[in-house]
Amino acid sequence: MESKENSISTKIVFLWGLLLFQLQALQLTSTSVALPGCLEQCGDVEIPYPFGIGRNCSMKGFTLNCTFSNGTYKPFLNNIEFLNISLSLGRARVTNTVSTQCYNATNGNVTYDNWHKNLTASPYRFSSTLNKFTTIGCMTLAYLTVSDMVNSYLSGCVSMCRSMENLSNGSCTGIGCCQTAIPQGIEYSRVHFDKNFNSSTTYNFSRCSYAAVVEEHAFKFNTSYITTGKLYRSKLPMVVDWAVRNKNCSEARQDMISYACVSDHSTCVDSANGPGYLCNCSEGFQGNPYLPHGCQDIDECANKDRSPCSGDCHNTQGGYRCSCPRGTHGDPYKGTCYSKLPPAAKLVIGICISLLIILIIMLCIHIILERRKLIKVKEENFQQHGGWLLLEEIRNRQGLAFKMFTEKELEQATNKFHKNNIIGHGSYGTVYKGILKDNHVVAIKRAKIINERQKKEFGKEMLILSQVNHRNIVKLLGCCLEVEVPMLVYEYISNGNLFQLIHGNGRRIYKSLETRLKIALESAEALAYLHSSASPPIIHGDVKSANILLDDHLMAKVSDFGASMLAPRDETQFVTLVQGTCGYLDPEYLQTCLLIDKSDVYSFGVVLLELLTGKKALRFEGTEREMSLSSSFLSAMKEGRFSELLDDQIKYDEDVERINEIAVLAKACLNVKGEDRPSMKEVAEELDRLKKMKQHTWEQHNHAEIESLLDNLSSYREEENTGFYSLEKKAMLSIEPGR
Ligand SMILES: *[C@@H]1O[C@H](CO)[C@@H](O)[C@H](O)[C@H]1NC(C)=O
Ligand SMILES: *[C@@H]1O[C@H](CO)[C@@H](O)[C@H](O)[C@H]1NC(C)=O
Ligand SMILES: *[C@@H]1O[C@H](CO)[C@@H](O)[C@H](O)[C@H]1NC(C)=O
Ligand SMILES: *[C@@H]1O[C@H](CO)[C@@H](O)[C@H](O)[C@H]1NC(C)=O
Ligand SMILES: *[C@@H]1O[C@H](CO)[C@@H](O)[C@H](O)[C@H]1NC(C)=O
Ligand SMILES: *[C@@H]1O[C@H](CO)[C@@H](O)[C@H](O)[C@H]1NC(C)=O
Ligand SMILES: *[C@@H]1O[C@H](CO)[C@@H](O)[C@H](O)[C@H]1NC(C)=O
Ligand SMILES: *[C@@H]1O[C@H](CO)[C@@H](O)[C@H](O)[C@H]1NC(C)=O
Ligand SMILES: *[C@@H]1O[C@H](CO)[C@@H](O)[C@H](O)[C@H]1NC(C)=O
Ligand SMILES: *[C@@H]1O[C@H](CO)[C@@H](O)[C@H](O)[C@H]1NC(C)=O
Ligand SMILES: *[C@@H]1O[C@H](CO)[C@@H](O)[C@H](O)[C@H]1NC(C)=O
Ligand SMILES: *[C@H]1O[C@@H](CO)[C@H](O)[C@@H](O)[C@@H]1NC(C)=O
Repeated sequence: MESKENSISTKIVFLWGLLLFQLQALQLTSTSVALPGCLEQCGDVEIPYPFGIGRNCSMKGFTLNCTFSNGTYKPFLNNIEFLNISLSLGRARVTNTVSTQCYNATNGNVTYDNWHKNLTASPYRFSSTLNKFTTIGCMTLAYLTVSDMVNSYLSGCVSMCRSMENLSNGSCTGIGCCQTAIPQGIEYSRVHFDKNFNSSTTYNFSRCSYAAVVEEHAFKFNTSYITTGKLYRSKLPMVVDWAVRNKNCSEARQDMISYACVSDHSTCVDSANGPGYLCNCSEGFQGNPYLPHGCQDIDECANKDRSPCSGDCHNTQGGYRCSCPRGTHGDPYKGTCYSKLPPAAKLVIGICISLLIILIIMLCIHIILERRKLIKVKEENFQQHGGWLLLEEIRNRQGLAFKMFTEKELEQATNKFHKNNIIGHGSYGTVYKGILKDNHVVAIKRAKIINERQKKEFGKEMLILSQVNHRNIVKLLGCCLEVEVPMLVYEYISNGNLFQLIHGNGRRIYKSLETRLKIALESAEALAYLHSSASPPIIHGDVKSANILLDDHLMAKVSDFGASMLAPRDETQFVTLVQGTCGYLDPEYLQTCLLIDKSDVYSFGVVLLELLTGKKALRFEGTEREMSLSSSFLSAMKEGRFSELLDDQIKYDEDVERINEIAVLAKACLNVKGEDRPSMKEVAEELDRLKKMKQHTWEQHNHAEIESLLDNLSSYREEENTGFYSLEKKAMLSIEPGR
């Protein structure tokens, strides 16, 4: 047990040590630019391999000394100080000593301080691109030579100036300062001053001249260089190109032992200045290609400048992968990652939504406009039908029980004019039963189309009708002018009409002479009222039994004196009046088309006949003469056999005298010539007189008779199944005789 445990712990220690070692190695290769154990820096200057301090730390020819000088350590090659070393570019910035020529006015002698640089057999070359041969002075001609031979001139530069005035700082253009390019590939440089140019003429302000190869961009001409001697033996920066010399890449690769580019992911580049080559890390790697494992992968994702990746960045060996974030696609390298929807689809969706919104807005506007239009139409209708006039009149005459109904009110009252609410059809239109909000039951007459004149005068007519107030006339409660064809609202008469009472659809109901007389009288009074008391006079125009309604107490209520029954006032109105019912029509009216009050008298005469005979005004059987009740009556009267026509229920009434008088009255009413007919008022008076003749006898029978009458009538209605004409029997007990 124990030994086993021991072996495990030692293994762990070993593995841990291995890990640490590897971490260290990794650290070393990843950050170090120099060989292990060598100085990476001398003073401020980084020393990357193949450069190195000491022979064992550097490649042959790249050995530097790190010397303490003037307070800091500086790398030196002999007397050349290295200011900067660039691995990738194969360059180094070094110092160069300035050569000097001075004139001694005291003894007229000229002194020279000339310097040279021998880079032969070293990895360095003067950089022809970054350096310039520069002379400074006011009477100066200096040469750059490639050997110690005086006349091996390579290049020369002249700088002149008469005074200080023409000099300017930073400008090296021949006045006090001259710069010229140097050829490529030089290994040696020496400065020569031309003996014929000396400062003997300018020594008052410029005693010395200077010349050196300097880095163009690092050198700024300063007028103080002319006037002071501070450039004497000074050191100016110069750039040298270095390379692993004397073999180009293809040659070097063949000798793997001396091949300098030892790192993985490194490439060889031929030197641009002289024979030799440089090493570079491959694309996507950085570091020192001259060291084993010196080239390290670049984490492009850590540096946004290196990887224009707008999406998710994944670093790879020597590169990186860029992908759009989940749920998007596009070109992440160009920064065009879209969400799942391509821009075109988004555009389409956007347009669709906009269109939808526009559509909704337009719909709303349309609805609003339509509503306004409807209100306008309603107002127009109202105005056209003289609504304002009517309204004003109603306001003026307080206490007038006439109401202007809105279309909506009537719609609600009739359950939107449901067909179950229809209680009658006619030539004029349809009558609906309606229940107003206050539970008031009304009859609503919805006329068919009316003509222009009627339209215009409707309000006026309504006003007149509203003032018609007679207990035997169906009361007009109000109207609705908002609609194209105005609607009239009448009081609701519950018990059917005289036509139903008399003819009863086959069933015979007993009606005493008194009852008939009462109904006739009441109807006559109503008509007389219309003809004479109303102002202007109103002609009913369609008097018939069906238009005489009966209420719970069998009281007659004349209805349906149309919307056009006002007495015509001018000729144009005559033709337009087409009204009346066959069998009741005044024969004279048919000829003249002139509706007069006597036309109503004729029609009333027919109603009287109906009451007497129990026969319909027009029958579609028998001979031609027998078809019309009036003509068969008239001929029967002529032949003295009138009693044959009488209703069975009153045929044997002992009151023959009264019956005859009624018949005479009817005959007078049916006179062919209108003028000869009695007025409605006269008819009413006559009927009143006849009724009073036997008032007392009637009173005795009254109650019992009416009760049985109503019983019969109601049972008849139930059979007809109209449902509207309910009958309250309790009310009958309080029935009062007509007058
Ligand atoms: C350089 O290395 C050689 C052999 O490896 C050794 O003999 C010599 O002392 C070293 N020189 C220096 C300066 O370290
Ligand atoms: C040392 O520094 C002084 C002033 O900083 C300077 O005058 C002198 O030339 C420097 N010497 C060298 C060898 O650089
Ligand atoms: C470094 O300094 C030593 C002693 O000062 C000298 O012998 C040697 O040549 C120098 N080497 C270089 C490369 O400057
Ligand atoms: C060397 O040159 C590089 C780039 O030109 C610069 O960033 C660096 O500061 C220089 N170093 C010194 C010591 O001049
Ligand atoms: C010029 O020459 C004289 C005599 O030889 C000498 O004393 C003097 O120092 C020289 N001047 C300069 C600036 O070198
Ligand atoms: C200086 O130059 C003049 C001509 O420019 C010449 O005559 C003279 O000899 C020169 N002096 C010296 C010392 O070279
Ligand atoms: C430069 O130095 C090399 C050896 O390092 C020598 O052979 C050559 O002659 C020198 N050139 C001159 C001009 O002094
Ligand atoms: C140099 O200075 C003189 C004297 O001031 C002047 O006449 C001349 O125009 C100047 N030359 C240039 C090129 O500026
Ligand atoms: C150049 O600069 C120096 C020092 O800043 C100044 O004294 C001199 O007047 C300047 N020269 C010109 C021509 O501006
Ligand atoms: C130099 O200056 C002196 C006096 O300051 C003057 O006498 C002499 O002529 C000047 N020489 C030149 C060449 O300008
Ligand atoms: C010229 O040199 C002086 C002294 O070194 C310096 O103070 C001045 O700033 C320089 N002028 C320019 C324009 O470089
Ligand atoms: C120049 O000056 C004269 C006298 O002052 C000397 O005699 C010469 O030797 C001197 N020449 C040189 C080159 O310095």
